[in-house]
Amino acid sequence: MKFELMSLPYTLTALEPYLSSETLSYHYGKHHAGYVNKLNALIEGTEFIDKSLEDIVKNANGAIFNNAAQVFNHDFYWHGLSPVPTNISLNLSEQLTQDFGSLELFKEKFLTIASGFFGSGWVWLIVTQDKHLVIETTSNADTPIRHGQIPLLVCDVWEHAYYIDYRNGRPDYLENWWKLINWEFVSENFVGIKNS
Ligand code: MN3
Repeated sequence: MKFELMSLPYTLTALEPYLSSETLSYHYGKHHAGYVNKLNALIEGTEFIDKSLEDIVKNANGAIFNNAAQVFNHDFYWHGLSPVPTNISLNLSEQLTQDFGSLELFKEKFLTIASGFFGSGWVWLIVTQDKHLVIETTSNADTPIRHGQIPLLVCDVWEHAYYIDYRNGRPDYLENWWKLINWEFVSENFVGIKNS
């Protein structure tokens, strides 16, 4: 199977002023596209050639895992952003309040963890096996689905996600990234989990 770079669900300028078209050109058009191209080259002639992206992420190692997981993580990241305001579902809002005290406290905790995360990686909201919501970080390409966890939301804290717009100001990136979260996507990921 040849993988294709996902289509962005908005234009390159749509996330301005919080994320510039230059950032999207590089982050989506170069970094994300690069992972897709490398993955396609690496799976040539291997057992993974006819596997789904999720199968590869769950079972491959080394460079094939790294590139497949980075494709999955970036697909998830872009789908989790929206240029227009979106609404959180009542279900998700209630669960976040139960697990973090309030939506404001959830935001505070998420951004504090993301600010303090050392190195390149990702900050996630995931659902645990006992159906609680927790914030987790993964380094480099690592991803919750590798560990049987269900992700709802992700923030990319690799420097390439923000360096053009914010230089070393990761906290400013995070505050503005928060304004772009597609709560409909996050809520859809949570549908059915509570009662499953
Ligand atoms: Mn990235």
